Amino acid sequence: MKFFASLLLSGGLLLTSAGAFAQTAAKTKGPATETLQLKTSAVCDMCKARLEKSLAYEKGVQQASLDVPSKVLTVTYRPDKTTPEALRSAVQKTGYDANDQTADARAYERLPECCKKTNSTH
Ligand SMILES: [Cu+2]
Repeated sequence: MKFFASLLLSGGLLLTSAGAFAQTAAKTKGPATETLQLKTSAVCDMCKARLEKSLAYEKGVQQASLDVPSKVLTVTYRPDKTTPEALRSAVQKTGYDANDQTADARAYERLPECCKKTNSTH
């Protein structure tokens, strides 16, 4: 009988933790997010760090990650907080081209020599 009771108890605990898990999963999913991919003029890991940091400070951005070989920046964002246009402009203001849009000239000038697009990927 004691055994049976403890079996019931652990079964109850299991159910409770399963319920808590489902709740956490729903929570981390959060509000709807969208993903935007931008082709940039980044050339190296410094560019990657610079762009990812810059985007991380943008309103509504949840995650930004640059793939150096393909120069593609993938941004996960909240469409209720920002727009693809704002994100593209953030990339330009960091000194990089975003898709067919040219980098902000002043920001580009401030980039270290090795990060300018005249340099090939290294
Ligand atoms: Cu660079």
